[in-house]
Amino acid sequence: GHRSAVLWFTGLSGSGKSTIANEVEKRLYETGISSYVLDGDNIRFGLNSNLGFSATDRQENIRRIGEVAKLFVDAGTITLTAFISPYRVDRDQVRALLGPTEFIEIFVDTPIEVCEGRDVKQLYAKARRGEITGFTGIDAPYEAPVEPEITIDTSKQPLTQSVDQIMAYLSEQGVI
Ligand code: GGZ
Repeated sequence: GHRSAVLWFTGLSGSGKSTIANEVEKRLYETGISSYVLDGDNIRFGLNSNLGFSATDRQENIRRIGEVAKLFVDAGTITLTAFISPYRVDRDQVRALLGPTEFIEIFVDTPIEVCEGRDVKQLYAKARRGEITGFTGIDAPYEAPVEPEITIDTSKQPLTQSVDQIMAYLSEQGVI
């Protein structure tokens, strides 16, 4: 058996949140546990399609994702969320909504130089040229977690090791 929880990934664009979340989902599935990943593809294009990247829109984005995650957890599903979630107060609000053992904050602490070097979508380049304004880490803030349950630096370890690290934590905490 397992207990439901939210694995709340936070970190810069290009830090590896979605990649790790999807790989953890895969690993859980192989263990016989179904889980669900909430990310930009299924949230920002659907439920939150009316929200942009202003501070207030990001705040509302995270608030709604927290509420949706709570519904999934109430339904018994291990839920993984992969959003920048740049504001500490917004993440702490979700933590309070879910309760201390159900909210697992995973700080994907990849240095901005590495994120920017990857620049899969060329968004950092656009932000540097001023073609996008309010880009997290360039001209919009990212507030790092103070006491995350898990910290991962994808520039220091391969993907499988990050997944192992998270699976070990879930096992230690009796989630799986
Ligand atoms: C940051 C932006 C922005 C701005 C578009 N700032 O690499 P990506 O493309 O796929 O990840 C980023 C994603 C961030 O959406 P989130 O819902 O995770 O953000 S938040 O939690 O802050 O609400 C990036 C893209 O959207 N993107 N404009 N200005 N990222």
